[in-house]
Amino acid sequence: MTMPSSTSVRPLADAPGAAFLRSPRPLVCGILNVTPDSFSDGGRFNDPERAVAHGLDLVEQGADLIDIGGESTRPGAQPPPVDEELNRVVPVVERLARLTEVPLSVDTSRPEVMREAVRVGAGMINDVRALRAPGALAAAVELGVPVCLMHMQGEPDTMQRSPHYGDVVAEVRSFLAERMSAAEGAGVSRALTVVDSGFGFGKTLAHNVALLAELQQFTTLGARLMVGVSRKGMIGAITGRPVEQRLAGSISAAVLAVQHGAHLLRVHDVAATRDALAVLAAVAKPREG
Ligand code: 9MG
Repeated sequence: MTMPSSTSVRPLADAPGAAFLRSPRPLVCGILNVTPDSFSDGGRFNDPERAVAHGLDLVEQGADLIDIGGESTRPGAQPPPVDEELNRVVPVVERLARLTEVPLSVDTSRPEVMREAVRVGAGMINDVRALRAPGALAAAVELGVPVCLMHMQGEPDTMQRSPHYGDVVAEVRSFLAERMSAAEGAGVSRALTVVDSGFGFGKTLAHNVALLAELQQFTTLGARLMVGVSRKGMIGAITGRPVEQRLAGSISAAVLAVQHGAHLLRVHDVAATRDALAVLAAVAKPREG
């Protein structure tokens, strides 16, 4: 039997701050939304104490990384004022950084939030706007932490009105290549770059399915590949399930993503995802006899 090669990944060039990205196994990034209105857990963790407790629970479940965000990017959402985003995110990053060694990522597009979050302990930036906001590229260069560049067509408030592509895979890939060049040209080390095709961000179900089926095409960009499909609308559309019943669909898509080359999975259900990846790794391991 041919073993899927994507469950063990090539080491990245040495880069300070990127040690966790060099893991030979796929990494599980737990989602911590500190927003009143995210699509799955909106409002559950916008009290800092509850957010920190949930972050520690994600650590207990086996998270390799925790992504903390104060802007809901669900379809139709408007960005909060910058002060509000800072107030939501910074205290949670600061407290969690004191309580766990697990790397923390800040999910933001704003340079002010990137700087403050890294100052208090974040070790990665996850930007759904791929450093296109004014000042974001300069902040990423200055901070020198790994950065996830994600594809999104439009902005969250309108992105699902009429997403349109000629060839979704080719267009998303060329956008990510362009953002990688922009980041590298500005001074972000390629070894610190992660890319993400942005499932559900300005995409129909057919676009999302095409991206998942052709995910290998993103592995040749020369960066780690992140995938976020957990509990998303595409899982609901495929399974016919409401958001609170999408675990099995999310796990199936996560395993497929790893088989197709994903290195980082951004998920709500860390323990279940770790179990699924353990089964995949056991099968992928060379066996005797
Ligand atoms: C913040 N956020 C919500 N969904 C996401 C996804 O699929 N990828 C990344 N990188 N960030 C996301």
